[in-house]
Amino acid sequence: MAKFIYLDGNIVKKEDAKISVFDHGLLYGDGVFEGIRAYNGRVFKLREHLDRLYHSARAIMLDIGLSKRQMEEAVLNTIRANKLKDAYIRLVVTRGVGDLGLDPRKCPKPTVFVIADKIALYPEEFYTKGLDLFTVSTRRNLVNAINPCIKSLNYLNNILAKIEAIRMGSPEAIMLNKDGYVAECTGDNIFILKHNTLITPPTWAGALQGVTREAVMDLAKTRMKLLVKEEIFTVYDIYTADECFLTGTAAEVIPVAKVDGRTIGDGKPGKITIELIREFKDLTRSTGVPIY
Ligand code: PXG
Repeated sequence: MAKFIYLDGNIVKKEDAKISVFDHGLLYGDGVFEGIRAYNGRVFKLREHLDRLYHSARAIMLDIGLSKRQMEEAVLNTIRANKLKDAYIRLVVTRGVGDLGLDPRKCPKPTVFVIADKIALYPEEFYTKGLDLFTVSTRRNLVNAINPCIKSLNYLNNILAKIEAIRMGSPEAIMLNKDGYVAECTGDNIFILKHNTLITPPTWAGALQGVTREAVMDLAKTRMKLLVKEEIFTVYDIYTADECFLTGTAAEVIPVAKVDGRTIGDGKPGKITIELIREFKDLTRSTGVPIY
């Protein structure tokens, strides 16, 4: 359990890490966040996560009030305070305390907190057998409503899809955009492999620019000499793909065995997927910002 939390410039005991009921992060989901991981004393892709956080904040006109350098220190100090080497880090910036109206101008100071905790890993069988997924009816947010590129505190769209998945006995859900093209999952990006080409939906189709997604695209190009494309596709393309997998900070690279009752490939984790899992693991263990 996390014992110490970074809250607005101070490291405080978990019991003392309290937020006002007038915080607009709570009242309206007005804020942004990141989920980051540390492996063996190093924070994986910390700068990439911070870049995305600051882009999300810029998109919602939220001035974080800290430089990236200061934010990096806040993250590292929180992990140090909890004496962790492997960790799941949640970094949250809300609009801050305001009145009961929507007006963000009434919130003079953002709330910033960092939680560093032990990671809850997914069951091993997800990786050895592959996931059995379904396409759900909840569509991913419109890019011109709440752009999924913004990692905002408004996760109800994803939670509604997750509820559908859970009701069908699955840990993840495939979400389509309003036009019926595959967008992403509730907390993971999606990839298919067809004729040795790796394909993932472009961010404009309703996908978060996942840090794991970027790392996997890079590994596929540079280490495995695969062709990588950001292209829209339909569920038909998943059903008929050679391989399918998801990527995310918590999941890393996770194979998909079945979608909507259709077996993907031969129903076992694919050869390329297995190789990417290994390459990605190597990357997490050999790079990152040192904590100590
Ligand atoms: N899409 C969405 C909608 C996400 O929330 C990803 C893709 C993957 O991005 P990264 O940068 O992690 O490769 C995410 C991020 C969880 C959890 O507890 C996962 C995310 C966010 C919040 C919680 O599994 N995934």
